[in-house]
Amino acid sequence: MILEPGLLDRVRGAERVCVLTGAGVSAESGVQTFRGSAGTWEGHDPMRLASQEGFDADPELVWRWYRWRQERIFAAAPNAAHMTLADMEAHYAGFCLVTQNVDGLHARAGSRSVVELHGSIWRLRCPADGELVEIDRPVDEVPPRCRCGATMRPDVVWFGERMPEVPLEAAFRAAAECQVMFAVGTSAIVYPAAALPSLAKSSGAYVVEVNVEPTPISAYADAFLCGAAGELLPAIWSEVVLPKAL
Ligand code: BJW
Repeated sequence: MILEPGLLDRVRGAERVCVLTGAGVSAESGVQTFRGSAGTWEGHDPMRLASQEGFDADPELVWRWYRWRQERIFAAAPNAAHMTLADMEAHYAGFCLVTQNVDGLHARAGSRSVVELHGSIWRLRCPADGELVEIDRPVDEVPPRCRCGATMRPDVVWFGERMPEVPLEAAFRAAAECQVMFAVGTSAIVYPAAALPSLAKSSGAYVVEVNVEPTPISAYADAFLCGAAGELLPAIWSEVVLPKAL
């Protein structure tokens, strides 16, 4: 693997690292991405599946999609990219892993502190009384009901919805303060998450993108590493830590 000059020094020398992940980091675990020809939205209107309006119009359709995803994720295991990011956490004094993913695979790989910007597919929320219910397997009933009788929704962030304040602030702070920012497996078109790498760049960070294809980040990234996250992240990380182990 040929790396940009300076990349290893920047990654080795950093004290504060921020990582933004998207659906591509879970692709090698068999969890579908959203966009592109192999994406879960191919042939579907995202607003019917991932907005409050879509849910109000047809909660059963939305829940069938979420249960299908829960089943895929339940059967999946973290891949080498998730594992490498969990290893990286222990290495840095300041490490912030921000994910747009709702699948929980970072935690299952051993990452202890994960900022989940778009919520979790493993939590349900009652729109009537606000009750939150954690689950560890796909829902039995579609649509699931709260004890109060109302239809529960997945506790995720849909289009047009505000991100929860605490994770959003943590993500923006980490992006503004990091010395190296990794953007891994995201198409970088959904805001506000897509603004994090450019914020890091404008605050002086070295930006490394890992993706199988270029995205809007590629235009300003200091290093664009084209390939699968599950192959590239372990390869870079072994280069970073190897000299220290010798
Ligand atoms: C690999 C790989 C491998 C594959 N290795 N790589 C500013 C400008 C323009 C628009 C807006 C703006 N601000 C807000 C908006 C509107 C909207 C938005 O951004 N729209 C854009 C689409 C234009 N944003 C919102 O509505 C957000 N809310 C908001 O801003 O509220 C403001 C507000 C304020 C006050 C009051 C009220 C509101 C909310 C966005 C919520 C997004 N939700 C979803 C679904 C819900 C969760 C779920 O069920 O999972 O989140 S949409 C979907 O997209 C999901 C993802 O997290 C998100 C990002 O997708 P991601 O992860 O990048 O996946 P893909 O599929 O797009 O890309 C995969 C990538 O992986 C590709 O690049 C592949 O090449 C790559 N890849 N294999 C490495 N092996």
